[in-house]
Amino acid sequence: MSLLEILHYPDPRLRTVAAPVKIFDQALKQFCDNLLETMYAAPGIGLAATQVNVHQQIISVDVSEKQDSPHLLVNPTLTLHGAQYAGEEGCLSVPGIYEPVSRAERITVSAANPLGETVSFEAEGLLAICIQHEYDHLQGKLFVDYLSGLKRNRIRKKLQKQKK
Ligand code: GNR
Ligand code: NI
Repeated sequence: MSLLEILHYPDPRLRTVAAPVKIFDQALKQFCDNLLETMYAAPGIGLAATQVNVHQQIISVDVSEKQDSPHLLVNPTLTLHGAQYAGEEGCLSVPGIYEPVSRAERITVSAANPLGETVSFEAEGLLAICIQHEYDHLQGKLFVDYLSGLKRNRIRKKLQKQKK
């Protein structure tokens, strides 16, 4: 296994729209393991392939405290349910920034696992928030896009100043 480099906002590669995975082979399984390991090492509760500059529809999520409940979701589709609910979000690609974002409080997820088998489940709470956040990454979207232009510009300038 190996750790992957995480891109930081405003890197334009974070805006790439991911393509569906068509081939479920050993290379995909290997990448999924690396994505999960990179997420745990960060540490984060989710990571999208887009963030490590791989533009395929793959996300890893684990919101458990013991980091023992991983979900690896390939080609996910979401159905949103329930009310909108604002929770504080952060992002490994936008380090040090935390802002409330309004999301659906419940979702139904359909996806493939790394073996190509169909999985489908309902999620709520932090898991639902995290999967919506990761799904956005696959569309080239970041949580800062939900903030005002003024806030987003401040964040962009702050992160540009930090990097050398
Ligand atoms: O580690 C993460 N924490 C988090 C907290 C609230 C809402 C979303 C997230 S996802 C984030 C990791 C990340 O950037 N995934 O794309
Ligand atoms: Ni993120």
